Amino acid sequence: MQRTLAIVKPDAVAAGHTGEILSLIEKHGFRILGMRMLRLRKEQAEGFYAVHRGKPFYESLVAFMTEGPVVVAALEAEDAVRKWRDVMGATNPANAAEGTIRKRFGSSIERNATHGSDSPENAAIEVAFFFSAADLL
Ligand code: FUP
Repeated sequence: MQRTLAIVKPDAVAAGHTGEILSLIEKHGFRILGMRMLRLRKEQAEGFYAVHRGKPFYESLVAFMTEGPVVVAALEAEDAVRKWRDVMGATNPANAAEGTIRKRFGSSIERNATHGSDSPENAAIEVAFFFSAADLL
């Protein structure tokens, strides 16, 4: 079994897509180990996306991720990292496959509805960013 971190981003929460995205998570067989809604503080968003610091889109990405509430969820499944990225689709909704979350709910490469960890190693770091071990059921 593998874990991954999912985030329903501010655009998708504001548009009322949280329930449908959580429903897709369950339909695809992920177990939700922990979940909460929060509004990221600037320092949290900067820390979460620290790998992108200095890139041209970084400041705008941090502003977007702090503009409203997000829902963070720790998911478990076999091959969870790859599987969740498949359900989300490509980073840029314009390139995402039909039926994927980013194709359906994303509106630009920045406002792309959801986040998913890109490796099991980063998943462990990202899950720990939002949840302590005791939070995960
Ligand atoms: P992903 O792993 O699919 O979330 O994509 P990346 O780690 O490459 O990028 C993280 C986030 O940065 C994306 F979800 C959206 C944002 N981004 C931009 O806004 N512009 C870009 O050119 C690339 C990424």
